[in-house]
Amino acid sequence: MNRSEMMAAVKAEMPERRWTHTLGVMETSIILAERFGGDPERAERAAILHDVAKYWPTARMETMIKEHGLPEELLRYDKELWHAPVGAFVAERDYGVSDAEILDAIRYHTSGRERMTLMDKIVCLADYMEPGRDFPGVKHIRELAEHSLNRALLAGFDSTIMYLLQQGRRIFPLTIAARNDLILHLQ
Ligand code: DGI
Ligand code: FE
Ligand code: FE
Ligand code: FE
Repeated sequence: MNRSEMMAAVKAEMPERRWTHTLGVMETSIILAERFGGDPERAERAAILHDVAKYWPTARMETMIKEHGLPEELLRYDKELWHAPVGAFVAERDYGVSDAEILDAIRYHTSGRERMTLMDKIVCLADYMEPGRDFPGVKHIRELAEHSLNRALLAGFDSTIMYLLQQGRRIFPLTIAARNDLILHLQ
């Protein structure tokens, strides 16, 4: 599927405001890829698709996780996490994406993971700091992102983890692993 067909199909899967967010993640992924030596075209491709499953009914995502061998551990954590691995599956099956790095960037854009690739980091950080985002700390994340992909992403995970702690919610282990690993590799 070419870029504009993909954009039209993804747009049809979501409300207007989420499509605006997606456009912001696309634009920010390109900027971050250019800044940090990534591949802007492939990062943008991942950004187009990253939230493709965001508005799927929970039951549909749950069925897909069970039927297609996606990690069932996810079902014991926040539903907000599910659209990422489901999105990667849909990107491959329905959008014909075969680039493993693009699929991983979609798969891990919410949770993060240990040893994130450059593309994982770009898409995850773009998701945190695209121009439409407004949450406490987003300005600091954008400032850090002027110079350090790792420090900015770490600040993003910190803010998510603090938010989940405040809410008394469970934290998916990959998010903890992603944060620990970023700290270990801060130069
Ligand atoms: O899909 P978006 O809204 O653009 O952003 P996202 O895919 O990063 O989803 C973020 C939401 O996921 C945010 O509201 C926090 C929630 N969430 C719930 N449990 C976890 C989690 N996020 C992470 N990173 N780790 C969790 O364990
Ligand atoms: Fe998302
Ligand atoms: Fe995110
Ligand atoms: Fe998003």
